[in-house]
Amino acid sequence: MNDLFLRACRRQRVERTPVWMMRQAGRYLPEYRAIRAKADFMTMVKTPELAAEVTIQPVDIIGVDAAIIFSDILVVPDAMGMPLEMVESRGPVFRAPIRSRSDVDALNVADPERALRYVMEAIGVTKRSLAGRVPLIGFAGSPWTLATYMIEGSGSKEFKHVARMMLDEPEVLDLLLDKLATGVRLFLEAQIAAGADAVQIFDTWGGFLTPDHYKRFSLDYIFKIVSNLHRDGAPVIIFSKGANHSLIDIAGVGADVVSVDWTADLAEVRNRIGEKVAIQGNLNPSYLYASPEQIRREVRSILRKFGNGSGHIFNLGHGIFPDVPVEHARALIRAVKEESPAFHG
Ligand code: 1CP
Repeated sequence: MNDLFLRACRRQRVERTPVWMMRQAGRYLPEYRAIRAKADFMTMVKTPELAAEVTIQPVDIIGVDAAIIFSDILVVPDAMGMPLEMVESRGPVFRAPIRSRSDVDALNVADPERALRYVMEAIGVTKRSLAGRVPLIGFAGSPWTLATYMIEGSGSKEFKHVARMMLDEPEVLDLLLDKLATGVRLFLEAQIAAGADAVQIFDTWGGFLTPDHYKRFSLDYIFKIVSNLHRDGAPVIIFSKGANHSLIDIAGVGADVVSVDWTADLAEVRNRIGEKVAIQGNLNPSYLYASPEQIRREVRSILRKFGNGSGHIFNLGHGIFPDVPVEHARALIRAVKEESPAFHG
């Protein structure tokens, strides 16, 4: 029973620093590609046995200290009435994006126990196969990050439609964010009830916003989720990429862990919020293209930055890229396992 990850989330004593990687179940693993060659993405997500299999792959193959359920943040809008298509080489697409108040009104707040039953079933199957080897993380997108995809209709660089709505019709955006906050909270609660040992909120696009708009349109809705969440003891992790300008506010919403990207200095982050929350991060995912020797140096440097004692979960500052050599991912995990006991004397 490896509960290092959960103990670190709670800032309890650990013998070494736990480590997992965002997007760890994915294309950099040949074993993932073998399954993906036979089934499309949504079929994998909606088939509990397949989802469980790829969820556990990084535990078996590279030795991470936590599993994260194989799914996607965009299953929530799908369940609210916007069919999600994963288009090869383009990514997620919604054919009928949200552009007006009537579009928002037409969305249902999904009943996750019904509309997202397949996620809870995948969690059940995964928990049974893991049999306590490592904890399982459930997750959801933040309302803001989900809204960017729902309004743009796909991934975006310019955020043209969402910027227009935010500034010209903020009341419409607020209605959407409010519906999403309720749906996301219910979904996280359902995942915890199904066996998720911790949950992470992915706010990938929080860093698009100015600090003021970040608080107003992203963090306030994350607060709404976290402050009302029946978490049954499960730690809550917030990852707002590019929002290091608001660390103190993020640490104040009531989550247990704040996940930071590589632009933050972990010593500084610990100084500012380490008394309040555990800290997750923060290797630049591009550094995994370098040699295992250099990866180990970077691991040491991050461990030194955080310093002695508990409250650190080693992770990347964002998801692993699909063409990183598996040997390098393994080198990262090995380096954290070998170098970190010195920091927990
Ligand atoms: O073809 C394929 O195999 C699909 C690629 C893929 C995968 C493997 C997508 C499409 N989603 C996923 C799985 C996924 N997505 C997980 C699985 C668990 C794990 O981490 O191992 C998780 C946690 C996510 C979360 C997710 N999806 C985020 C937040 C995290 C992040 O990386 O920022 C976001 C923004 C998405 C949207 C999404 N889904 C898929 C793609 C390619 C994208 C990004 C689209 C874009 O903005 O261009």
